[in-house]
Amino acid sequence: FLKLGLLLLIVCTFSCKQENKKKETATTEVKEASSKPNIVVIYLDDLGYGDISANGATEISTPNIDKLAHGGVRFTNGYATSSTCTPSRYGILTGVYPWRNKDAQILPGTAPLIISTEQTTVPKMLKQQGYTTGIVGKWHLGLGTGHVNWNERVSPGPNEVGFDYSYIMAATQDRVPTVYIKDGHVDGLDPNDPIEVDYAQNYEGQPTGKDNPELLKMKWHHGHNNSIVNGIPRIGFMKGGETAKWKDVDMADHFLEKAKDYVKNHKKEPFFLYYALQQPHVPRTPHPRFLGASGMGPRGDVILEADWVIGEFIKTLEDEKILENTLIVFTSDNGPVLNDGYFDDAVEKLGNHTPAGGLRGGKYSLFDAGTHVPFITYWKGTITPSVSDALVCQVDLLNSLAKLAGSDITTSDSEELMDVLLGKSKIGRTNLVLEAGQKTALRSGDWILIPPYTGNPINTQVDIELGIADTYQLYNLKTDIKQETNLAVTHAEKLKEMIATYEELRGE
Ligand code: NG6
Ligand code: CA
Repeated sequence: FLKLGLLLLIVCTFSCKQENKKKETATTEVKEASSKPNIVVIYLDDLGYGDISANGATEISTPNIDKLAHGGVRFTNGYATSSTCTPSRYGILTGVYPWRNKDAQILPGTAPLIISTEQTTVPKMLKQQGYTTGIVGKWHLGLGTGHVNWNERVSPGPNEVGFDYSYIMAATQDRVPTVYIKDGHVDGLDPNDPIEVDYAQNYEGQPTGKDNPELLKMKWHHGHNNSIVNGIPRIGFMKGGETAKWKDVDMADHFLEKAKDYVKNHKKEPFFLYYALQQPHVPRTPHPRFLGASGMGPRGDVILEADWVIGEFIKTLEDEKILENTLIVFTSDNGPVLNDGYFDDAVEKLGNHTPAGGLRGGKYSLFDAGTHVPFITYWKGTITPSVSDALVCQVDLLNSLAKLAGSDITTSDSEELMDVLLGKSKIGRTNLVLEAGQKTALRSGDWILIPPYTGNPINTQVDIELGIADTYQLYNLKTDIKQETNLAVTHAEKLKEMIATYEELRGE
């Protein structure tokens, strides 16, 4: 197998070289190569289906995201692969269901890379098709192979799994190290002030959220009581690296600048940009320009901030005259959560806003709101605006973008749905396996099957129903979007059919 692969690679590299030679002389072919569309994935963190006005929110207005929704395809049945971050990011980048990889679970900032450097990824596939590839924003897929020395080049990481350029935060905004990493190097690090990171124990003499509440600008509710950075207590302990530490309130602007620069620097080549915003994940730290803007507290404010950022980013594509040659996919890594570990008024000031848009559950949940997220495709001049009820999932980007870019690379979990993503077809997936904390459920047509699981049915800290019960749950989303009526007993035939499909897909 390996030998065959190597042979193919050699043949491929050789023929690509030949191709390039031909292109140097034939201008028409050069034009063809550069007319490949740019591809941008705008990935939000914990944004719920109902958090954007395009999906019906009335208490918050997201005009820039709405512009994408109303000018593109707005999917009403778009899914992340998981109800948490790491697994969803694994799914969207590799085209493989995250439940196949036991390491695809919320990772600490010191975790090793969970994507194999041998594995197919969206950026790798696109690179082979002549794309230049970049990531700006949240990574959270692990770095290195075990013990990371943050004072040397950190690898393997995004650059080793397909990204030519990377400007990332390692894990989450609430986890150390609270620094940006550019192509493997901590940005702005003073070599005389090395960084140390540990998730097990604190460094002598360093204050913590637990022991030094007097130093806190934001109070922790659960977890989040280790090292303090910018007055915010984090998960994990960190020492040193003062000059490299990010300023939370500037993070959105900072990533935006990097994303804009990326576009400007690569506008002449076909590029793939994976732009992974940090909002509205905790800690919610709107820039002062947005403080109080939503009347809903910081969670609402950072959604408005994200919407503004997206508007600025699109303006850049427009100014650089490449908006009509760029496919944008907008979605979120998992569903919404209010109190995710800090006291930040998300619950208190929610008012009538419904982050999940009426779906049951939320982040961490096997109920629908965990994975059923905003999903929009936009390509000015190519996509005719529409609303699509087709079932689509982020794991499908691999095969679909391969089709668009002319690659024959596929993975078996991914489905080629390019026509659906472009609004030309309304026939999406039939079946989709969804995941929450390595437990899985099946969506098949309008139906959802959740197998019996043991465990607490509610995460009381975040106040979210997890979808866990000791019997089978069967819901019909068409008639019961809130998943209130379990039809497992009354619809025995359907249940049997769903169990059979589920077991087949899970390989059980
Ligand atoms: C949880 C954190 C939560 C958030 C989540 C990851 C605690 C108590 N809770 O463990 O605050 O960081 O991990 O979110 O530590 S995700 O969107 O990146 O998956
Ligand atoms: Ca998330």
